[in-house]
Amino acid sequence: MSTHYYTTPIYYVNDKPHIGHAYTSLATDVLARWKRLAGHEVFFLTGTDEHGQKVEKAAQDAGMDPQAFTDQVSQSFRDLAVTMGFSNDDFIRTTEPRHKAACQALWTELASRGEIYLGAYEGWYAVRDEAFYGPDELTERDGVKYAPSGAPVAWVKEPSYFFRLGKWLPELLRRYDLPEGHPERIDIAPESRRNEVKSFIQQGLKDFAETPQKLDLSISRTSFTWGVKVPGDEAHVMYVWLDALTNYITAAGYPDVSAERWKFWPADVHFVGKDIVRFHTIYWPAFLLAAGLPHARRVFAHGWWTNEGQKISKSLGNVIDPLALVEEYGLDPVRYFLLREVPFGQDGDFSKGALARRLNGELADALGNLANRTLSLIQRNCGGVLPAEAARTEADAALFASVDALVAGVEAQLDQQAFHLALETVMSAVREANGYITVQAPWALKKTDLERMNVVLRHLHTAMRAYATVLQPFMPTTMAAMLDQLGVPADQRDFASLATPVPAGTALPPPAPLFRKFEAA
Ligand code: ME8
Repeated sequence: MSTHYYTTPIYYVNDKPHIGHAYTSLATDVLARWKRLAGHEVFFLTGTDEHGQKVEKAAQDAGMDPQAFTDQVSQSFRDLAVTMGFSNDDFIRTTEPRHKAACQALWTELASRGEIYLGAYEGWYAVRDEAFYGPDELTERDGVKYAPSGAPVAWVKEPSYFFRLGKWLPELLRRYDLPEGHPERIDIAPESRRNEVKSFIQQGLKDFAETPQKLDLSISRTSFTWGVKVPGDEAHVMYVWLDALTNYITAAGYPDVSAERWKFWPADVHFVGKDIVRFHTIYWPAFLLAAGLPHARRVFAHGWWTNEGQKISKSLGNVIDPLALVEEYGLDPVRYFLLREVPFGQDGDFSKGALARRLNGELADALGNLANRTLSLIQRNCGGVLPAEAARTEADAALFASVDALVAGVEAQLDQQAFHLALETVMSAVREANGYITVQAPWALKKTDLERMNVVLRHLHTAMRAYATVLQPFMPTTMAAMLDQLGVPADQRDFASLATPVPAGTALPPPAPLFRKFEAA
């Protein structure tokens, strides 16, 4: 048994939850559930990012006090976690006292190590991204300057504390390139993101070789107050990304490193969207290294969804509401589709046509039919009682080749966050079983070879138990129903229990359909 710590980004409370939020947390949830079923101790963290100018402005626009506003919107993210079936172990809010204490402790540590100095900031800032940009990164349209993300920027000039980021950049570059498994490695995936981060730093080091302090990071603001106060200088609030990133250690108990939770740090994987890779792979490990703390092992950046081929945006009015999707298609089909349709790490398109095709073809036709056909035959031809195990013949070999390799095969894919390949591994095993049932034709064996019919049905049952077991992290409710129909006791649904067969003679309940079909749009 080992410990595993997985995190989602903490979400801005300037707006209600959308598909992007549901997606990052879903991937994290599946990995967390998988590791628990594999017998490990898991800490899965999500939460909300509640400080900064962007949230302050959203509260003003809503005519609300920022605390009351964040209380309200933060709750909608907790509700999303319930609706989506997320199994997070904690939900952190950056306005909580434990978090403010952790930020201030980290700041004090950095200051005591000489990593922070007071200066003045002058430069371009995008409130929407809560990020600073260099002049050569900007484009201009109608007299307004924009960041590469499309967010408008404004010139900011104010006193500010700086973090000595520049001096840590060569060390970060060294760590990105350490061999896999090296304890100091900062693992960035997919590979394309790692290269992107490396060349960004290399360019910075080249451009500012003469003036390395220009690579330092402004980490406080005086022009607004909605944030964590800087210890010893309350005219300043901390830069919202320093505040936000710290959440990952707050929840692990920081600054109390004797806390029970601290055993989980460093995190195994920070799940993030591709737009926030820089913050997690440059700023965050640099803050931690400077404070003498270990950094996370791996950062995985997923891609962005478009909606029926179009960029998702509030102004286009095509934001996908995860709650409405769940309402229409049911939770588990939505969970399945989101991780199955698009290779995790790449951009992908959401369309109702693709959703219906996936759900009909793979869940209703392949998996659902296999279960229904097998379990109906056991009802009809075996009196609803599970037949005994029997030796595997050559004809059974192909079926079991995929079944026996299933847990290890899926786990290897999940350890790379290749959710789509993990599901492809299961689906290819299910297709194997569908081929097996067609060739073996147990319905015909009833008249010709009752003994073989029993063996075939038993083998199919064994195979389906394995499929349902490994699919639990993806579709918890439906797979619980499938395991009920297969007569698998509730305490025998982890991976280790696959070695313990369901006893022959177990009475199985009458089967009921697990999945429904949808009109292809
Ligand atoms: O960035 N498809 O919060 P956030 C997929 N508070 N993912 C999408 C998406 C889309 N169309 N749109 C957004 C923040 N996302 C910070 C994080 S962590 C210390 C602080 C993803 O609410 C996006 O990539 O703006 C990001 O990972 C996540 O939604 C949260 O975004």
